[in-house]
Amino acid sequence: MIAKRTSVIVLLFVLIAVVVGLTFFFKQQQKPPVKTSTAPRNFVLIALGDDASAVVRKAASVAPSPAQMAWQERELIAFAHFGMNTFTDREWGQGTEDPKLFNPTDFDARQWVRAIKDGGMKMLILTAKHHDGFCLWPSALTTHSVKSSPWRGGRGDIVAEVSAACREEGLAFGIYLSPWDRHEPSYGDSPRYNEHFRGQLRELLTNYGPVAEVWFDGANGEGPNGKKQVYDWPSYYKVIRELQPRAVIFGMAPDIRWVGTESGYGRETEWSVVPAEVQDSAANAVSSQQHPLDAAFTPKDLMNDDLGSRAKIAAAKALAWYPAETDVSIRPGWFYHVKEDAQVKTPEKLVEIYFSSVGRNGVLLLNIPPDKRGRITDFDVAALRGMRRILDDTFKVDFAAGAKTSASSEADGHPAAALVRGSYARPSTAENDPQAKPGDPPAAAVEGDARTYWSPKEDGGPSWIEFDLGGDRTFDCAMFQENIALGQHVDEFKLEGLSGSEWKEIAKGTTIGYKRLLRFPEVTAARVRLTIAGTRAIPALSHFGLYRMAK
Ligand code: FUL
Repeated sequence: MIAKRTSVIVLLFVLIAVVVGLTFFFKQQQKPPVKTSTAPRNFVLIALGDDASAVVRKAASVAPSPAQMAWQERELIAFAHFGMNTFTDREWGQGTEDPKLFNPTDFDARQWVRAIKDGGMKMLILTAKHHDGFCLWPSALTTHSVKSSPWRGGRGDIVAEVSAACREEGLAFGIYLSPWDRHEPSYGDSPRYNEHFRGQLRELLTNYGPVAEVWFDGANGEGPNGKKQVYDWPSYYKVIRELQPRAVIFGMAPDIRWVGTESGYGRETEWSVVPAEVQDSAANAVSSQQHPLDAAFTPKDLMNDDLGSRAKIAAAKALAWYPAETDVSIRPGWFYHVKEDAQVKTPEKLVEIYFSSVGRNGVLLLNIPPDKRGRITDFDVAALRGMRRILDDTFKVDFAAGAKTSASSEADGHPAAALVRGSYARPSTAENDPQAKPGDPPAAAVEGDARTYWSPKEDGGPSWIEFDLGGDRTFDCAMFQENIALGQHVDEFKLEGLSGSEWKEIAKGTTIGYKRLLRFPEVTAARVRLTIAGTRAIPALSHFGLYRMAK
């Protein structure tokens, strides 16, 4: 009897344990696989007592914000310079142009967007207003706009049509709004013009759906009244943060920096973490905000060859994630000029530029200026298609996909095999959400552990990974990626191939960052080895690929 009761009690306990266990298990399963956090990790203050190695550790801890990550993963984005200059055949207008000159004969925003999409680009940034002050939307704040032009009887809106076409085709949309305005009479009367400019920003950021990037150049010329305009940048950022919290701000702003040239070529050593200028008094006050640098942003020399080396960061008061955007035009000019039809860059040149921008830890912003009809010409369309075909054909076959891997060591859960899953376009984690409405909160930050990557164990010293390609393979191109959700770490790497019994150097370099692309003379090897010879913290690589350049 007692034995029977005992076994019933035991059975009951087992049952309870199973139920509790199962509930716990299912709860765990339901947990979102991605840990989220909203604290900014793209900025760190350097303390007075931090020595050189502490500064390097801090630099390695800085990571992109969700908006910066979404921007980086787009890789290739488009610019469309279109406006009064298209009709006057100039690069910079004077502000005195007659709005009647603006009259595209066959404007077709969908044609732009399709050409850009065919080129593999993920966003289109439109010059809503260039330095001449002519607005491509019917701003309520000036008559110097499409509404005074003959186009569509003054009832047209280029910004509306381009943003709608982008949404329909799944492209992100961005705006260029020149603060320098050679037409606006209040320009030079600083408080009045700042209010005017904020008002224009409000129109553009409220009426045209999600805006993923706001592009500010620093041009600051004469006012028509001879007075000098003092731009109130922090107040502009405030409007953007409030109305489009997912947008990044380029240029005269702390989110995305100009790479420093308009040639299309980034630096061989390109750090996304660079010193940030903060005023001492401001530093502590700003450190807890979502956008720590908005109040204290100070532009500095971005053309220097070295922005983020150990020597550069050693003297910094703060460090920020401030990645490079590489802007270049498909033609010599930014605006369309018929005489440049024969000077459209060739597909091969565009591919070289892609390798030297995206392949050097940057985002390529390629300008494709529509013509007087309001269409992208066949010359440009063909060049874009040609570029895309070469890139697609090159990266279609990855000779390292499925390779047998071995490594100096593997951290728990981060095996070398994670590097060769075969796909070069990783699924985006913080992709622009075309459904997002203006005012939606920023996408949640993605913790680095949610991605697959290889990391060695924390044992110091050089680390390496070896790839057994399963037989001789011939290749002339390599791609490496760091999991930048954990920061940018690698500062020296070497790629070698085993030919016979001898390891031979194929290529070497410094930074990797989001993406590093290398081209080298053809190599045939059955095994290759990547050595991380220098790093600021434990490396975390998310992709390794070997390819053969398509012709
Ligand atoms: C510069 C402008 O002055 C050029 O006209 C062009 O728009 C280029 C992209 O930015 O600052």
